[in-house]
Amino acid sequence: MPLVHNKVVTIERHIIEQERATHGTGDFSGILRDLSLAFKIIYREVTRAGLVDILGATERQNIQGEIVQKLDDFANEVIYRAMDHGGHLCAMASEENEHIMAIPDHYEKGKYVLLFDPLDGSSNIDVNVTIGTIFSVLRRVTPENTPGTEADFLQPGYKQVAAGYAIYGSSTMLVYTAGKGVYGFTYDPSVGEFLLSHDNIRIPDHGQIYSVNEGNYHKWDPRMRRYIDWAKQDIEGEDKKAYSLRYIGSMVADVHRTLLYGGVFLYPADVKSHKGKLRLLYEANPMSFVIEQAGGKATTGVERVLEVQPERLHQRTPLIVGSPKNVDEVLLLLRDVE
Ligand code: P6P
Repeated sequence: MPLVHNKVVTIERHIIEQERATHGTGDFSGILRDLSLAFKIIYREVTRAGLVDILGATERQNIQGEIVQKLDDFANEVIYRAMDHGGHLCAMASEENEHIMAIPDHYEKGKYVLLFDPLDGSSNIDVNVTIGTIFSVLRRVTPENTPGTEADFLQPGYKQVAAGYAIYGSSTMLVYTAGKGVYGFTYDPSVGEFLLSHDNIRIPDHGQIYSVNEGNYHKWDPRMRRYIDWAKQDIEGEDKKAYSLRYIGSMVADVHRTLLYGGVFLYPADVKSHKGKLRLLYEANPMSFVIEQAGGKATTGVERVLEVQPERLHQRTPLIVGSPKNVDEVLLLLRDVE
């Protein structure tokens, strides 16, 4: 996939061009513009986290029972404040909040809802490992001009109108899809803009990398263990080389590498976490939408992730996502019971 060098295209201009091409209402460009402002503010804090008293944890636990990092809290607040007054949303939902977040009464209620994981991988913050923000946009299903309800969020992933992530790494990028391909923008702090750097990203058809926390190996279903054993083997007769294991422990980083280099990222269910660890609505669904739009596949191991009918805001799902041929290799071994 060619990097873009000759044009200087900001994300705002890109979205407007996309909206024109799809006769969009301009709502989505407003949402992404406001989101990109939030990402710039989070970027600033993430890059100087070691210098100000924003490292470390709060005394609070979130709905997941995880200790809330100070930067988690900050990112959560920044996104809510950036998005609550634009008139595009009727409610929001965050990994950090047990219930949906209402739009203040004095602001107009819009046609969409926003779901987000404000700082995914936040346990890595204090050791300077890449982290990210994940977002998903759905069109509301409840009557217009009323406050959003949980029903607006409990929609299968194929209903998403847009999704993507910000990744705060060696450079900061914003990667999104609105259902017409996947586009990557690299943040240039000297001009304060996200500039188009990865035009129409396509995932490689196959890759040599598998990405999973092998520390859970003995808790997996035997068929998942069989896939992992197979992935690590050189098999002469099948012209198969051993795959490499790459695991950062930050979903945005692991999936972003999978998107660009190919391969497969897995967070399977296990005997302790029967539905796996990752959350369906604001982790698996948005990342699956991006990967599918780039030509990849995303499955729970049983069904297409984007077809799962959600029942609860914070429900979890097993996730196998990546290059189509790599995901098919996993599914073959999961289904092939000897
Ligand atoms: P484990 C981070 O906490 C996260 O939610 C994802 O970003 C990441 O993929 C996963 O958990 C890592 O979990 O159990 O391997 O540490």
